[in-house]
Amino acid sequence: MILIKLGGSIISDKNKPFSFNEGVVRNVAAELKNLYPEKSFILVHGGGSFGHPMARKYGIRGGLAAGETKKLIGFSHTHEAMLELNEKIIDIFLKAELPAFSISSSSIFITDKGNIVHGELKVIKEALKIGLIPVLFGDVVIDESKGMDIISGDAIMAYIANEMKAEKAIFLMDVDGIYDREPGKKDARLIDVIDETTVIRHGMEKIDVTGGIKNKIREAMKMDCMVYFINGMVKGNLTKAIKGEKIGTIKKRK
Ligand code: IP8
Repeated sequence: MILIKLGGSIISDKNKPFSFNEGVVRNVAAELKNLYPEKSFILVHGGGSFGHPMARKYGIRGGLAAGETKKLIGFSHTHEAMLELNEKIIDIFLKAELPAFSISSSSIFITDKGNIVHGELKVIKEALKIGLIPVLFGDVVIDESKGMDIISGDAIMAYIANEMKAEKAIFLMDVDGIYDREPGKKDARLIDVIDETTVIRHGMEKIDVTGGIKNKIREAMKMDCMVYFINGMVKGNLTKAIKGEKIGTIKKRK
């Protein structure tokens, strides 16, 4: 099984609320169409300009204090925004005759202080067995200590990669891989292979409530499998990573 994360920055314009990059998702579906069902896939997508602005608006990461009933409404609104994005993605896959199947992360995961402490993976495993392509997403989550929180698609990737022994994990991003400082900055250098010793000088990202690139790298380091960070806006890159060609940045299998 190959795990693929559709980064929020490729499926939507993070600066335009509720914007959807249909063309990028169509290209991903077209590439997977050539490889399915010989290969099996689990997809995870990020929040983009659907989840992050809503999570920020309602202060979901701050947890739930006693009597904050309004925040419960915000919790559900944020989930609904993610469902809206998820439906757009699923529709494109179904049109390409790929059996993408939506699984809400908030229905199967529980966190404690932001870490996943429970993941109900049986449905995903059985869905894979019958040939479905499960599609999960960064979502709101019930947290045992905080009451509520946000679970990032990257944390879901790491959890599933290890629990289900993924063959490889691929992160589709809007840049060519991991850079040693903000891509586009003078002297920014694309890193071929990252490991625990790699030093990355990235500033904080304003849009993401889940910590952006640093969180992505932290989660990737937990994974036992080979991890690829590639530019998902360039047609053909995903196929290259699936076939094991040299592309983007990699993290080797532990
Ligand atoms: O974009 C965040 O998921 P991510 C999901 O994978 C929400 O970090 C609801 C903000």
